[in-house]
Amino acid sequence: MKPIRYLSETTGFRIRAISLIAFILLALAACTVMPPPTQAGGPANAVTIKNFAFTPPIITVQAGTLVIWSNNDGVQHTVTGTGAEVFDSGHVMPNGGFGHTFNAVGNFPYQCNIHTGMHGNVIVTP
Ligand SMILES: [Cu+2]
Repeated sequence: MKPIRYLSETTGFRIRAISLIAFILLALAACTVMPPPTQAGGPANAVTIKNFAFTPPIITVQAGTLVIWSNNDGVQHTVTGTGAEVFDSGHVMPNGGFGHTFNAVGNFPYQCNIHTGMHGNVIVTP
């Protein structure tokens, strides 16, 4: 009888030990801070100017949104509306930026006045 009792106590100890380890692992997992999901291409209101291109070339925002262009090229560019919305950054220096708030709903093309092959489009939704 004594050996059986000994085995029983050993098994009970193992189960308690495994439960404790499992509890600690779960607690650690719960405490792990997950990084927030990141959007590819940065914030939804940001346009990057790089390699003589606006990226993304088409951006869709809600009315009232400030759209921000950042010039990551080594040369100057402009952000100049060519449609109904009148906006013009003037010359944006390398590492400089420009912002414009779009309040009207519509489709607003723009270009770089220095390199007129550079085109972009801002679509503004209600
Ligand atoms: Cu340009």
